[in-house]
Amino acid sequence: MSQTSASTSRPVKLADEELALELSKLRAWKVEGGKLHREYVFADFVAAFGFMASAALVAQAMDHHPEWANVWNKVRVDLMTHDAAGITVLDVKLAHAMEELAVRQPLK
Ligand code: H2B
Repeated sequence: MSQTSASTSRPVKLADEELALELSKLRAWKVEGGKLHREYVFADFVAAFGFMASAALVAQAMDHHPEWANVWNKVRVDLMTHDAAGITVLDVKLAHAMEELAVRQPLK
């Protein structure tokens, strides 16, 4: 998990084999449209928004921000690193952080 480019220290796009390995540890996630994707279904809007509020703080601390959409109890998440034009270790880290935060909210 040290995939950074030497010149900028920004993460680089994961190789296919690396991505496959990381996906095997993120069971509910898949690659969709070149982005790490998951849809969460919570008990209700308050749980969904509570998840988003807590995840937003983690994302800001990482300076790495999700593409996401909320409809009542559902949150669709797409993670990619725009600077690297693909999925990097930052997306994997944010996905794992989201997994930890999601289980603190009532799930449907
Ligand atoms: N978030 C995501 N998902 N990808 C990025 O490349 C990215 C980001 N870049 N958040 C960050 C902000 C960059 O624009 C700032 C300047 O650090």
